[in-house]
Parts: sequence; structure tokens; C-alpha cells
Amino acid sequence: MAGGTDWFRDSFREQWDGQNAAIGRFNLAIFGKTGVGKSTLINAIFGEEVAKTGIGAPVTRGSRLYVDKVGHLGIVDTQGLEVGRDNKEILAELSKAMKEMRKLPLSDQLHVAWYCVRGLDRRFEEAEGDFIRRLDEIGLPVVLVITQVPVRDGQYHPDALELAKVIAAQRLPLAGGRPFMVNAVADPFTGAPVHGLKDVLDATFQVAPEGVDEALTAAQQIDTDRKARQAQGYIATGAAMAAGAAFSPIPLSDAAMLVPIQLGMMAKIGQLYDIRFDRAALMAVASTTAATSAGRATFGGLLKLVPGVGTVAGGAISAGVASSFTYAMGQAWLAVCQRVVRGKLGGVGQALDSDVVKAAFLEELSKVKIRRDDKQSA
Ligand SMILES: Nc1nc2c(ncn2[C@@H]2O[C@H](COP(=O)(O)OP(=O)(O)O)[C@@H](O)[C@H]2O)c(=O)[nH]1
Ligand SMILES: [Mg+2]
Repeated sequence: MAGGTDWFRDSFREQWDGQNAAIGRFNLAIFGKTGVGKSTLINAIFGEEVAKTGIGAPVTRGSRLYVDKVGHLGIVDTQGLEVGRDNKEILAELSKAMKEMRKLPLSDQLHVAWYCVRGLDRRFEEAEGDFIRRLDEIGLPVVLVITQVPVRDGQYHPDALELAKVIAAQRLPLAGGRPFMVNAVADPFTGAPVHGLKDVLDATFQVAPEGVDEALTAAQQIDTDRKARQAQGYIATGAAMAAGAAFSPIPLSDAAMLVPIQLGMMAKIGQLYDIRFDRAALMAVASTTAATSAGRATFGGLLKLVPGVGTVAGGAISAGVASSFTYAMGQAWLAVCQRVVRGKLGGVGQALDSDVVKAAFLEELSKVKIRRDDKQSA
């Protein structure tokens, strides 16, 4: 029924936009000389799409610092200003921007800086140390990344170790208390593997304000455990909200009041996995209409498909049923999102087939184990 699907899509869009704003944005400033591997590092941690985009917009009016916003990530770059040559100007621009940003919502502020030096350059001047101290002073915590460091037999290249020593001697205020050595792409010639990315990410989480944790979790693409933990949090919240909505048992005919809660949960998980709206909407329609022909009547039909959810006694939905059903929806949806992201449901860039998504969702739904504490009433 076309009407049902339109209604559904609009509701999903509304939830999507609301959750998008709730997750917010993590903003990273990246510094380092041309060629040290900034773009490569960003690609490796945040995904290909990020570095492909344009030059962005000035961070504040008239600024020469530009922010490039992609999803839940903002990358601030010093276009035309070069670290080393233009340090004074960069710092002046930054401290001005930091002051102006203080009045803005957290998502529009700058949160962390990455300062990159190439491991085999073996040079770290005092001026670079001063620059890092100043960044810290104006309120930007600094993760120092030593890039393009080859490892062999578990040993870092001696030149990079020497560089790390020189840096340590400067006693800089660094996130994680030390520089981090990375190699962002494998080098087929030397056989050097990728390493160190997760440490850089962890140090970034450590110093980023708590309020941007969700955005950073969504933006990064290397720590899938962190994404999964966050998704479980969203599911727990959704289940609790559903229990609250059915605090006094609601008639089955009012089951639609649970739909916004479930769609909100699904929208948030979809964004955590960096799925675009159109794709997520197709997936959501396919999933929630799995047992019915119209988007509206999601509840009654689907309920029967989840083993252990319980029954609708006397035609009313109890808090326990509402919560465990929402929990099951969340788990199945999460599994489907993970399969899509891994390219297991239709290839990357390929259109998703509704029937394939539907079958996957039903399969996942039948696998969900309802635990006692998910089931009990509020
Ligand atoms: N092997 C290897 N090469 C890298 C790495 N990072 C960057 N490169 C190469 O170094 C060059 C410059 O990298 P790029 O990311 O464009 O530097 P940017 O100017 O700082 O953004 C490119 O040819 C990259 O392929 C790395 O971690 N390992
Ligand atoms: Mg670059």
C-alpha cells in the first residue's frame, strides 16, 4: 500500500533528522607538513569518503581555517597556511576561532587536534613543540602522530624511535602522554603492515569531550566493538522507553505509539553504521513491513515472529511485551545493519534488494534471545 509506505518513510525521516542532531558532530583539526600522510591517516580511520570531499567552509566568518563536514565528522584544515611557515598566523586564527566557538553548541566547536610528523624525517624542531604547547593552551588537546613508521618483527624503525625520544625530551602536553607511531596503509614493497590506528583513536576518545563520544563513535570506521557497544546502549534505551510508554498496558490498536520509539532507535543505529538515509529507509520499510502489507500495522504481525516475547493477553500490550519486542527489533535491525556494512547483503554501491533485506531481518528476528530482565515489566 503506497500510502502506508509514505507515512512510514516520513516518520522515519523525522526520527532520522532528530537523531542526527542528537548524535552531533566530532570536529578534528589536523596539522602537519604536506606529504606527511594526513589525508591517508584520515582515510584509514574515518573511511575513504571523508578525504574525497571538497575544501569546506570557513570555521567562523572570515576565517582562513576551513571545516569539511561529512556525516558526524568535521575536519578542520589549514588551507593555504602551512605548519612551520605560518605557525603564528595559524595560532592567531585558531585562538580567535576557539573564542568565538565557545558560544556555539558543542557540535560546532573544535574538539581535538592531531599533529602529524613523518617518522623517517627524523626532525622535530623546537618551534613544533611550541606550536603544540600553544594548541593545548588555547584549549585544543593534541594527539601527536608519528606517521609512516615501518615495523619489522615487532620493532619500529630505529629512526622513528629516535624521533620519539627527541619528542619525549620536550615534555609536551600530549594526549595519552606520548607520541603514537602509525602506518596507515600497508606497504607492499617493504611488507610493512598497518598498525597503531586504534591507539590514535583511543587517545582521541580520551581527550574529546564526553558529549561528542557518540559522533566520534559513528564517524570512526576501525573500532567495530565500540560501535556495537553503542548500539546496545541505543537498544536498551529504546526498550526502556517502550516499557515506559506501555506502563499501563496499551490496547493492541494503540501499538502505533511504539513505532516512533522503534524508528528512533533504528535511525540512530543506522547512523552509527554510517548508512545513508535512502538506504536505511529502504531497509526499515523492508524490515518492519516484513509481516504485514502496510507500514502502519507493524506490531501485531511482527510480534508473533519473535520467539519468547510473550503474548498479548486480553488484547493489551504490557510493558514487558513492549520492551522485549522493541529489544528484539533493535537486535535484528543491528544485525542487518552490520551485514549491510560488511557488504553481506548486496555489494557495496549496489542497490539493496528489499526481499533480501526482509528475509535477513526475519532470520535475525527469529534468532534474538529474549532475556528475563528484558522481559520483565517496568
Ligand atoms: N606506506 C605508507 N605510505 C603513506 C602513508 N601515509 C601516507 N603515505 C603516502 O604518502 C603520500 C602523501 O600522503 P598524504 O596522505 O597525501 O599526505 P598529506 O599531504 O599530509 O595529506 C601518499 O603518496 C601516500 O600514499 C602510510 O602510512 N604508509
Ligand atoms: Mg592531504
